[in-house]
Amino acid sequence: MSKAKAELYFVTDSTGFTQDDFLEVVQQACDGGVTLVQLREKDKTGLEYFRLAEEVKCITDKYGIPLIIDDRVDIALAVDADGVHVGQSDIPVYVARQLLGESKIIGATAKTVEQAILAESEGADYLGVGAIFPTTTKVVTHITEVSTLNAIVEATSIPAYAIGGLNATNMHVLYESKASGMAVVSAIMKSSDPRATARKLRQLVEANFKVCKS
Ligand code: TZP
Ligand code: MG
Repeated sequence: MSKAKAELYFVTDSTGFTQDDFLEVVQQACDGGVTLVQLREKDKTGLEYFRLAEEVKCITDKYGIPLIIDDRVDIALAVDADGVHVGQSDIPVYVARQLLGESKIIGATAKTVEQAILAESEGADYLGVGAIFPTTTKVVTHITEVSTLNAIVEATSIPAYAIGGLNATNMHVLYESKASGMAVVSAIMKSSDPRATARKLRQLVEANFKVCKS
């Protein structure tokens, strides 16, 4: 397998932000060097989600960074996002694939080897694996050991991104893992300097992850 660059995947959470402040964080994160952005909204109406996705797409397009929409294939299609991320309670990966076609990115949450193999067989392009650490972000999840992450990487041929409670202080637990990158919400959303934090995390990810698939 060829050597690939590790990804720094920024998953957003607009809770508690004004729209302007939220978009400023997204802009700074992109400027700091995140390599993927996922717009993740749990409480917005379809209209609110769509309008926000349009705004975020303007930013990610400016930086040439792929935009993934969490849960909602319709919103992803409506704003011509680069793809969608589906969890175990969302529509199945194979249905998302039917709706989005071959050219879009489909990510899937996997907490077990079985879920990961199924997601890949149904057409997922990448896996989100976690929570590696306890998280304060609104999510129904449980801890996934780094050993499970490694087993998932061994059992599949698509990239796996670790997620859950990760930040500059604890991300070293992934340095010997086989993850293709790291996904963060609060490390950037709650940073007092999102640009600098994104820059630092990107440097650490690129310098320390031993990626062999992308
Ligand atoms: N899936 C597993 S943990 C998580 C998701 C969406 C939230 C991660 O957020 P944070 O703030 O980086 O812990
Ligand atoms: Mg979901």
